Amino acid sequence: MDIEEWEQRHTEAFYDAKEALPYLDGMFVAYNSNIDAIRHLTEEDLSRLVGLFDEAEIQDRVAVYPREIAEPLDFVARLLISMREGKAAEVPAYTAETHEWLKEHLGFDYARMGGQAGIISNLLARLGLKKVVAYVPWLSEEQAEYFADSGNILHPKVENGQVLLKPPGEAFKPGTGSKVNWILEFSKDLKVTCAGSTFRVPRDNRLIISSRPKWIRLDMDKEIYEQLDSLLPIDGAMLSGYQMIKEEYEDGSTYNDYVEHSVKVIDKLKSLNPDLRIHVELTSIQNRVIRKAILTEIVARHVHSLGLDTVEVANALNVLGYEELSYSVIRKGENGIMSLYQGAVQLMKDLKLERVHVHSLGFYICILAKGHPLTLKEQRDALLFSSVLAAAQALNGKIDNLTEAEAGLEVPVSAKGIEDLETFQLYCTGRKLCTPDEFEYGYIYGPDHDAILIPSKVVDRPKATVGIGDTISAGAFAAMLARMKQRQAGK
Ligand code: 8BR
Repeated sequence: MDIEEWEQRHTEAFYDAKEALPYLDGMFVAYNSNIDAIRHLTEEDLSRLVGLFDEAEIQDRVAVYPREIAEPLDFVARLLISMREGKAAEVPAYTAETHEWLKEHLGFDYARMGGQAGIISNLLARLGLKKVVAYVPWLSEEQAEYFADSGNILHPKVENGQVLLKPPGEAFKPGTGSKVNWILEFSKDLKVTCAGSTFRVPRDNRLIISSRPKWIRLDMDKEIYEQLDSLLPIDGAMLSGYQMIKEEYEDGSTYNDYVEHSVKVIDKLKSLNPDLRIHVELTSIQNRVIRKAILTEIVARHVHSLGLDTVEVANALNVLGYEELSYSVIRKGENGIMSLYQGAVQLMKDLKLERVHVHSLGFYICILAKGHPLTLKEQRDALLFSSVLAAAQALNGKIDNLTEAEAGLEVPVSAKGIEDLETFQLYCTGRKLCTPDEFEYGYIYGPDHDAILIPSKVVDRPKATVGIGDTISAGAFAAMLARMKQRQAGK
């Protein structure tokens, strides 16, 4: 594979997508957003925190190994455990008191938008889409401040029984609490003393206190559901956050209720605009019952497109009964990329999807059902556009607009990605799944599906990696829809 050619293709695809994006009328993005509060801890912070408690009590609590943060002592205990072990950990907090206590006794260095729908809304708005309709069922006043101030993000708001689209700052629900995840970072060698013993942190790491307020429901307000046409015109919907659905709720409702409501929203969106495309962005879902329900009941047959990373491909295959293939994807060995390809094809077939987009470090794979709406070159270029965005995001930790995203063009295509694809090419041509010529362009015309495989741009020392997966999926999906609209306009 010629790396120079792939650089050139990236550049052309980026500028083509830039021309196509204005053809989009709008995108709907729901459901999950939160605030990430980040604090880098110093030795002074630590001795101050420890000083707030009886050190013997801290030690006792460390021995208990709390699985949730119910009170501040649990927090200090889990922090000491994380620091001692140097392991990343995520511990849930079910009440807002933890957030208030941390704000008062520690504070954060900076805060940013978190959650897939929050990140995707801001990205699409900054790419200059005419209209991004965001919907977060728990939009608080504080949360609303984290949406991009670009003027093109609107959020439905019920006023006198009528649904209006307003900037998030005017659409929040008064009295709603905020979902704040605390990310507490600490560096190697930090000295920690508690109850007469001292240790040093073995490696850089972080503790995440993830906020899971009990009142959070992944659902849509009844009035908004009933007047969903007030969101139009929109060309597509990007839905995420289903992992927040719980098996059972205190009020007796179960995941089945929320799955049913979610499907109704999807069906209604499609009935309002039959050309509308729906994408679900997956993330890791610990609970297997929920993971399976999301895949087989929400995604299967209802949505067109699925975005996920390699670990999620393995997890999805696992609950769908393809255990061997799942392990082979995870092991990544010699056959890793082949298994990944086969796994993605299996997902497309089992879940009756039009498109499955898998992103990995150095290459992306997109499996397409026969009859998808663009040429393979156009589908490929949508992925190349997203690779430039991912590079810009990794390089600068943010993308403020399309002009800034051009910085991604300077990032080289991953040599490792090219190497992985060359391994795959041998496999494919050996099995006569494709000809070497076809593969040079990054497409495969299969018997029952088509596929795109591109090497992607990878930043050597990324400024941040948070949100890159969401950026890739959103960028490619938006570019694909934009090209569809551009074609309809006869261009
Ligand atoms: P998830 O967060 O969903 O796992 O997605 C992360 C994606 O970010 C990876 O699939 C990879 O494509 C991309 N990525 C990472 Br991680 N580091 C990157 C880097 N330094 N440059 C470009 N892309 C990167």
